[in-house]
Amino acid sequence: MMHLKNNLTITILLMLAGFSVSAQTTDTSTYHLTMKQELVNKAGKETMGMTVNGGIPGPTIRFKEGGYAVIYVKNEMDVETSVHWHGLLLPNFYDGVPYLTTPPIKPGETQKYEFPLKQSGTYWYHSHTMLQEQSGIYGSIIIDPKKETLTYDKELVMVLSDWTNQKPMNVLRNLKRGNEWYNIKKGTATPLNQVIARGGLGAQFNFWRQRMESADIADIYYPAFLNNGQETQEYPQFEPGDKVRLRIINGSASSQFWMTFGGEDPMLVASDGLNVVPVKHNKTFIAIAETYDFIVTIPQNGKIEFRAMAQDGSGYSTAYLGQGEILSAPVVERPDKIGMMKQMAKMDMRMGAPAMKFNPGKEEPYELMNSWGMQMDGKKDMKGMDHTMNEGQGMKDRMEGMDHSNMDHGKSPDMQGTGMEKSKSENSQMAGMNMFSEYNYDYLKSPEKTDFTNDKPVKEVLLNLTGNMWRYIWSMNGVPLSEADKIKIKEGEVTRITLNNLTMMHHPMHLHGHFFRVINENGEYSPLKHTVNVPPMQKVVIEFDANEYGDWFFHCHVLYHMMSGMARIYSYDTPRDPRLEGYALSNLTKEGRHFYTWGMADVASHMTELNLVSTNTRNQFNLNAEYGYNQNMEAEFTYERYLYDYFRVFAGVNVENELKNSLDEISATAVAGIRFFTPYMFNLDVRMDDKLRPEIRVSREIMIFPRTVIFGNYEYQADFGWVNTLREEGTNEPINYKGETTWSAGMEYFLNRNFSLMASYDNRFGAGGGLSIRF
Ligand SMILES: [Cu+2]
Repeated sequence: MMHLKNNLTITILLMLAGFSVSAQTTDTSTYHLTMKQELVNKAGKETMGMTVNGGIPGPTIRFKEGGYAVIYVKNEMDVETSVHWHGLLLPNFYDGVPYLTTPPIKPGETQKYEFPLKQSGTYWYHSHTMLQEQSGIYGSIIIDPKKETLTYDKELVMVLSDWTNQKPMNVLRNLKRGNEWYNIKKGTATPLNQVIARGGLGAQFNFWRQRMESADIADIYYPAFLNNGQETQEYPQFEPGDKVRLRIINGSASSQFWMTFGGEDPMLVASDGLNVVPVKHNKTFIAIAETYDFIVTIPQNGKIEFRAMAQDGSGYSTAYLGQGEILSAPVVERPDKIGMMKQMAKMDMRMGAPAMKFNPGKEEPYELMNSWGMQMDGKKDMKGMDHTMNEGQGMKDRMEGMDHSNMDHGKSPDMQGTGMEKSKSENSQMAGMNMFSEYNYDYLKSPEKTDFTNDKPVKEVLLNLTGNMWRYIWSMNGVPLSEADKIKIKEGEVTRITLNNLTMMHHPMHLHGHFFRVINENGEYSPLKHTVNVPPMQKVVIEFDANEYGDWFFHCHVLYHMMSGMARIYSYDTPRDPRLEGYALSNLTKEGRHFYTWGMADVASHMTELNLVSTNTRNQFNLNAEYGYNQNMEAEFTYERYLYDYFRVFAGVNVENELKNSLDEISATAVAGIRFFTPYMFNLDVRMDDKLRPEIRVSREIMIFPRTVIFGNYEYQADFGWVNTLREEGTNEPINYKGETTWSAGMEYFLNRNFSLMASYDNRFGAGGGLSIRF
């Protein structure tokens, strides 16, 4: 009996291990990946991470072009997971986006992925569930070509990533609440004293007028940047003269890097898995999710430093290749945010396009493009768009489309061939281009022509990349994923997408299941990629052959942007895979309904205050209670609805003491009104209560020194005696008008992410100081 049971167990184990599964071909490679939650130490502190086969990053999985991949993914965590095979062309069902193409892997379950390998090169895999990639679920994929055309002796895979000791969900919550702490910690905040010292006050006012604080580059503070899981790596196994192929993958959640190499300039040989015309290229930008292959020759006299510096200059990782004295990599300068602000303020552009439209059902991409971003001569702009707006155009327009590719990257395509005269707006355009020219992809050239046959119909899609830094909502065309429709595409068509970035941040955009051409100066030899970075206020045109079926995800690979709505689904409109029954798509698109909650408490010598906020894309609940030790108090609960980014309507109840310095008479009134975030960044609140007393409130805060914020609040309530008979205080004479002013002002000094020192004066509570606690 015992014997039989053991045999059975062994058989099952063998089956699970993939041994007895009917071998597809001799070229089948089988891998087992196991996800676990484990304590790891990546940045000087033990924190809970998510590992693949015990490591961060997970193992390299290696295949052969033309072979067959079988991968078993086992979830030993207490949350569901998924794996996306980034850059691989595979059947839709195995793409690994939970609820869209593939069922999620529930705790304790094992999922089998299998697909033929149609390509070769450097790719990677990562979890596509929530923020799990930030916690460690990523690793590399290498597919060896049938015939290698590159010459090298050895190779090394390097997975770059970022690490936080915070729970990723708390990072996102912190971003949603607009906590300045990350910028303070990174030294990328731009307090007013520094702006003034640099002569940037005019630029600052220009930014404020457009409801922008500064030119934000990256949002999150990371205590460590990693190369294969460590801040510093040594690879002494390489010997002088070795030609080493470096396969570099940016597996970060939200960090883009400048890569530099010591010694001779390296040879860039591949991008996003595909070979490019080899070019010597040292300082290279790697966006999130991109991969680059370089061949370096180990020098006779030392070891090469490879350095990946975070774009905002807040840190870097280093690897040394070879032995001996260090050949240091060039150090990229930290970006000068105030300098950028000054330069940007000179350009003719409109910032602050809404991230959530008043009517999300009606997308108006062309209106958005024309009224926001780099401003051009409106009429000519429209004319320029005409020929690209129509779908399914023939050869003539294809040729015109190609024209676009002869320009410098970063120039807007519609500027080309419209015969725009030199004008102020053009000059400012030029300035804008130069500023971001170092992010263009002109050094990437495909070894083969990549353009499509002329008889293919072309579908034009314009996607403006939109975002709101204050509420941390990211979207396309002002519509976050939760409010968006699928974008329908047709097999046999070329889909040409203009990505127009209307935000101050870079967005690395990734399309699942396809390679697209990134139109650059190489025209018909424009490179093919799966991920393209779109710099701030710039346009990038990509196009792909729609040759698949099913639904495919398209999103910003900044994980926190994706989670905040910057994603879309491209749909061939084919029937949903029946294996997805019971896994509703709404589980993926519900990001906009998730409520983020935070609070703040002030404990001071003159008063205590409590503030609670719970918010999702459109709805917000606020609770505010202030109590002064001189027996004055006010408490208010409101529900508000965002009509668009800057405008909301609200209703609620307000409770306060009626008599000064006495809690004997406390009255509750119902209130309703509007709240508006104004140009120059004032919070405006205009309301009416149930006694028909109108009231206006204005508040503002400014960071004046590093870590130091000043704030002010002014309220005026008018009472015309429409409901209650008014009497003069003291004399009790009837009067017909009474006004009441409330104001406060103060200062806050950030100690760390959760604590600040504060001091304030309030005309009800008096002066005092204490501690602010964020939770
Ligand atoms: Cu983004």
